[in-house]
Amino acid sequence: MSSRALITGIVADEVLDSRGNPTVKVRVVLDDGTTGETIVPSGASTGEFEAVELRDGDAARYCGKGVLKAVSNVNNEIALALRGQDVLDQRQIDQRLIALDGTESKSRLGANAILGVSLACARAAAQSQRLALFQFLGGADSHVLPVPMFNVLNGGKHAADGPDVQEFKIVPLGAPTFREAYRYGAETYHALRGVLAEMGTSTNVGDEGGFVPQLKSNLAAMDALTRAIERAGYRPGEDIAIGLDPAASSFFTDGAYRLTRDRLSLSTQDMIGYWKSWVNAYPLVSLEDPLADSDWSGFATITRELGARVQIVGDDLFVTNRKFLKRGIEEGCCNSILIKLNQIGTVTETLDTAHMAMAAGYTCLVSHRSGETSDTSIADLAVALNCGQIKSGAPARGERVAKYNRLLEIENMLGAAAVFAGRHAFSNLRLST
Ligand code: 2PG
Ligand code: MG
Repeated sequence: MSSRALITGIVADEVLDSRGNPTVKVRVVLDDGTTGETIVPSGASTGEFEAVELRDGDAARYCGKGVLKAVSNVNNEIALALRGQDVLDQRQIDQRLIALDGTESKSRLGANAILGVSLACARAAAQSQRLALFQFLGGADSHVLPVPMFNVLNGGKHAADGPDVQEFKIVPLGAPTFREAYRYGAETYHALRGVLAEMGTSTNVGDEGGFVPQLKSNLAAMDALTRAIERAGYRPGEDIAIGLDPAASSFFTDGAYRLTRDRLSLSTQDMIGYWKSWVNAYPLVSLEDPLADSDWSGFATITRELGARVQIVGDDLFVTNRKFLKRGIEEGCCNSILIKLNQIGTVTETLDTAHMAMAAGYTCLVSHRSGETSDTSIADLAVALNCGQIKSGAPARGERVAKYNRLLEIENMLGAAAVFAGRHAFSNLRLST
């Protein structure tokens, strides 16, 4: 095996994601004959300061959502700039991409073009070294299998007519292995279908594979979830806890949190009180974006008031960007961060943000996007970081289970060295059970 592997070609294409929208696929070819391929995901409830996805805006194609410009940027400018570069030096590759783009938001070449190349390079590098992606990214110590957070009820921007809360997740933190956690999750998902059917509501699914019930209130969803956990034979809180992503920016308008299902219009303080009552009543371990991404002081307050009992995760607030995370650490906002590769746009910046968070005592939750593909890179990323948490939607639908199935593979590969994060993933909390 050579200690260098040079890029000989980079080719991109326009393909579709799980929502039927165009996205960028990239293939990197090396001088030793190996290749690396990836497909970039795409969000719907995006943070204001995410790296910019370049879309063509040509209404005649894909409702303006085509990505031919991003594809052409990869095939021409980027391919030319990276030809002959050593793919084993990921940091150097990513720095070149950032410099070539020249904007803070990656809007010139497009974060979809840049991430596609960055990640395809990582995959090619791993391949050329005969390593799994998690081993290439994380080194010899990568061995922790994350607790999966299965999004079994979809609402907000991922499901028309659903609850206001975007994601209700079951968190099988009491399972002994990842494989068992997966089984707990799938069994509870099926039990939930039965519970919802008995309640007379729809069991159609949303963007991330979770059911989309038409319930009278957001709280009714929590009750359905608890019943499903019990019906599947598990103990709420001990075997399976609950996580939420309200994605509150999506229902914050004109200075108020407007919960349509509950017919409520709340101030920041009242919104915090609302979540507090849920934390008191249910085994909640994770609460992501409970407030709008402009509400920094509200985030500091909720972290102070609830952060010892439930992890407060910054997604839209931090957008996987060290600049915003640094502010959060200084101001006491959140004790956990969501990690999404395409929010920041390169592999090394993603790793840097996660490492900065963990050094500050924050937990990291590696995440998919609501628009996904069969690409499984985030499964490897979670193991590479040893961070102990991942969310990839429901334990159903191809693009969601692809990541969980990859984790089964990794668990098998690691054999006796594999450790399931379990409750340790939440060791910064005072869990009541
Ligand atoms: C989120 C994500 C993923 P989207 O808000 O956490 O679930 O949604 O990809 O639409 O931003
Ligand atoms: Mg989110």
